[in-house]
Amino acid sequence: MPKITVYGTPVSTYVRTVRLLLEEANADYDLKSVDIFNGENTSAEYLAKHPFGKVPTVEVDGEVIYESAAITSYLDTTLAGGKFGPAEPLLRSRMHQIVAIIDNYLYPSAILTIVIQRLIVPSQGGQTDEAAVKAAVAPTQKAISAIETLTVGSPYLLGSEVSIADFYLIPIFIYLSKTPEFDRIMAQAPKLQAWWQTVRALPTVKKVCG
Ligand SMILES: N[C@@H](CCC(=O)N[C@@H](CS)C(=O)NCC(=O)O)C(=O)O
Repeated sequence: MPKITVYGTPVSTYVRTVRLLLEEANADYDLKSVDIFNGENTSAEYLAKHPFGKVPTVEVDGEVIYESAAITSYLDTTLAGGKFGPAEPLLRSRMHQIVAIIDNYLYPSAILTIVIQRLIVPSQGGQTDEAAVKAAVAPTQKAISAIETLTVGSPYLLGSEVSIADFYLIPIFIYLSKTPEFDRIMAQAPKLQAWWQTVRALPTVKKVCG
């Protein structure tokens, strides 16, 4: 078994993406906290592993890998025989499309704006920027609607097997579902509504995101 260390803040969505894969693969790994809320991710020691100062970074037998797409692809191949990515080419491209939509369009509006403004800012004594939240609803709906179009949604995003696409979307839904905007954002996404009811009950989701 390789020696695996995940560096990151446990509440980070991307850290949770990588951990969901590791847990579903039944892999042994250590989680070493790098706290993005106190700037630990910008320490010289951490920047030596990840020059952009984001979490997660993973070390596998001394090899450092950063960027969640690279990490999940490597761990899927080496630990799980590729079972978290469909072999069929079109379905595989759907998985990459969903991941790219999450990285480029969903995460910025859903997490960096709605979730941070609704959940993090008030928890730190600040006031939600209502205008920013309002402006972020349409782009979030657009990203959700694009994923709704691409998903099979029964029971997982790409069909009968859980995949890296699920590991990316679950941690975002964990937070987005706690905001008052969630029902409106999800109103036109029946496949994702059903998917969410299934995946939120997975034991690995409870363990990593509970
Ligand atoms: N492209 C990166 C994104 C990772 C990312 O944005 N992580 C967030 C936490 S969920 C982070 O490190 N934020 C700290 C910061 O931006 O300073 C990946 O795929 O791993």
